[in-house]
Amino acid sequence: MKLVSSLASPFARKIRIAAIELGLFDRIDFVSPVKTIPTTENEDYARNINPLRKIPALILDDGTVIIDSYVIAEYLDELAGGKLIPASGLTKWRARTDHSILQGMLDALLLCRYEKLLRPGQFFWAEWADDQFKRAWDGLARYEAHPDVLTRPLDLVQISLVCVLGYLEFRFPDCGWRKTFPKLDAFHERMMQRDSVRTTLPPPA
Ligand SMILES: N[C@@H](CCC(=O)N[C@@H](CS)C(=O)NCC(=O)O)C(=O)O
Repeated sequence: MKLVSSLASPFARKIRIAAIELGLFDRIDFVSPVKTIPTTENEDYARNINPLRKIPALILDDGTVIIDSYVIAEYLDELAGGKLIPASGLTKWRARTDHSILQGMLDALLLCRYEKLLRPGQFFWAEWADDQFKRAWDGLARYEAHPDVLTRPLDLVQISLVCVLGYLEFRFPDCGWRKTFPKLDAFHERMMQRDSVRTTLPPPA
């Protein structure tokens, strides 16, 4: 199978970490990045892989395309016998909810970055960008206040959280999250002891 991704994408990093932890990394061919940037046309990718023009996308050997990092992670987890996502019951729905929040935090950070990076300066809407950033920040406060999520055995929620923190380090290095959220800082340091987390850090900005 092939993963269309980029080294800078926090969503793709989640899949790379999960694949390593699940022992599936060698079964995946990591395909060189396609340009998926808002306002940049990419007809081939839109027509053949994802009309939303987002990465990552997993392409199975029979051509089946699996879209969205959560769905890809769920597919890989099932392939490996279900190690990172609880199979049923309330723990499953709590994990899915946490994952939706973390996914939304990454979406908000990306929107914030696109606003700063791509929108022509005269149209820049500071309140909107700040509001997106605040959503992610309030999400961090939620996990700082729920240390049970940070200390349980490794799961996809923790992998997603470390990808949010890594993205903050990468794109918002001066935001001060480590000082404001010391439990998350300690969690990040613990997670960095894993090869899967250390070896998938984004390249220097
Ligand atoms: N919900 C998607 C989000 C993926 C996503 O936003 N990827 C970014 C790269 S990090 C992207 O492709 N952005 C291009 C765009 O929005 O046009 C997932 O979890 O896979």
